[in-house]
Amino acid sequence: MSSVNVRATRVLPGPAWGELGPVEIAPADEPGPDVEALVVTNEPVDLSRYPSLRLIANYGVGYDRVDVAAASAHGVAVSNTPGVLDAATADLAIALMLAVRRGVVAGDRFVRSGAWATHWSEAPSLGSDVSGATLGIVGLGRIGSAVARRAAAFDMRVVSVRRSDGDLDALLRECDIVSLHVPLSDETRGLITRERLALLRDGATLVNTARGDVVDEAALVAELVAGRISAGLDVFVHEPDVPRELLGLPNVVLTPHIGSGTVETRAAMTRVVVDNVLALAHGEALPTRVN
Ligand code: 8YV
Repeated sequence: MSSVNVRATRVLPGPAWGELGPVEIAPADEPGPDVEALVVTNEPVDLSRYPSLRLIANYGVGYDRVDVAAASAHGVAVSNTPGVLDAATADLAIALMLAVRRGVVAGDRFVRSGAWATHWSEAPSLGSDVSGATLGIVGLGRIGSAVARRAAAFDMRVVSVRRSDGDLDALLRECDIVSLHVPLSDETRGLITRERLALLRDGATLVNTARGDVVDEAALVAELVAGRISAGLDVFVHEPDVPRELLGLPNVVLTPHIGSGTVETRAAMTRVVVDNVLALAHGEALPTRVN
């Protein structure tokens, strides 16, 4: 049980949550004069509504909508959930690569429609080998590295650029599949511009399990509508809204921001959130403070 006044924007899954005792649930924009620890899922926090706040504990590794500079200026700690979701997110990136390149979703639709039995000659077109393909990883942090390890087991050739160095343009020209693993920041917003998308080879696949805003989404949609490239997308600029043009396209696989979406991983993320709140309550150093 924590002795700090905790509020959350939602109930988090997994057994650790109960360790906080009763937690008030309210939207982030509702004033909380007595709230000391606020658990958010990457929602912006107006600090003027939380005069007693000491901690913003973010449920997620990415905290791009939390104004960390403002929090720091007010003496408010910010924590996130790094590490525990690397495997799940890397697994989804690989799943999207395989789904797109091997036509898994189109094949599923074909079978369910009953067309396999009656129109077998109209089966979805042949896929492309993942084995032997060149994979470009943009952002070689914890998640990008986990993708690289998995890709090696699929006999892919892996090239990568870190967030702020390396030749991104050369990577985009060279790869059959490009997977994005940078956090969203001022440095990475719109990193994959229209011009950079144009560098992708014909038939290349872009996989995004990072943040929609890392890519010029309108330009990506145009490339996908033209059918020049394919994509596996878990993240979008205006979630839960998805560009309507994508919905009918055969060269796109779409998932609803489920990179960390497993029972085990979400419970582990909750554990990290709770550990940060309990550390605050006990006057200890926060395990995953970002500021
Ligand atoms: C979400 C994420 O936080 O960790 C991140 O950065 O984007 C996800 O884990 C999660 O989907 C909860 O909504």
